[in-house]
Amino acid sequence: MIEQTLLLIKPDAFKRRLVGKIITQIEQEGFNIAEISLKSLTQEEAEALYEVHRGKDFFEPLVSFIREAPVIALLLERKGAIGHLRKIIGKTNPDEAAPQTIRALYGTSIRRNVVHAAESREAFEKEVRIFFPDFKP
Ligand code: 3AN
Repeated sequence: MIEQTLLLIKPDAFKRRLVGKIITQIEQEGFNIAEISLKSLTQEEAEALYEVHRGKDFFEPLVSFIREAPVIALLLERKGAIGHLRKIIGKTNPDEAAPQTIRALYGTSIRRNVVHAAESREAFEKEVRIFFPDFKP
C-alpha cells in the first residue's frame, strides 16, 4: 500500500551542503516527493517537534540545534514508506547505524545526525502539520 511519511533534513546537513546527496539517495530508494518545504523553526515549533523529549537532559540542546539553520521537510510517498525510510536513515547514533544508511554516511554525533524520519503513523500526522499546515490525510 502506498503510504506517506515525513523526512526532515536537519541544519547540520543544510550547512554542510549535503541536501542534494540526501535527496538523491531518497529518490534512488523509490520515494516520490509529494511536497517540499524550507523552514526556519520558531522556538515553539521546535519544542512541539521534540515534545516527547521534554524534560530529558538533551532536550534544550536539541531544540537549539534544530534552530541553527533551516530545516528541509519532504513529504514522501512509497509502498511501506514509514518503515522503509526509517530503515534507510539508520539508527539514531551514527556509530550504530548500518553501513550505507544516511546517518552512517553523513552523521557526526547522536544529535548532529543529519535527518529525522517519522517513526509511526501517529508521529507522522503530528509532525507533518508543523511543516505543511494545510496537509489533509
Ligand atoms: P530518531 O530521530 O532516531 O527517531 P529519537 O526520536 O529518539 O530518535 O530522538 C530524536 C532526536 O533527539 C535524535 N534525532 C537525536 O538528535 C536526539 N537525541 C536522542 N537521544 C539523544 C541523546 N541521548 N543525546 C543527544 N541527543 C539525542
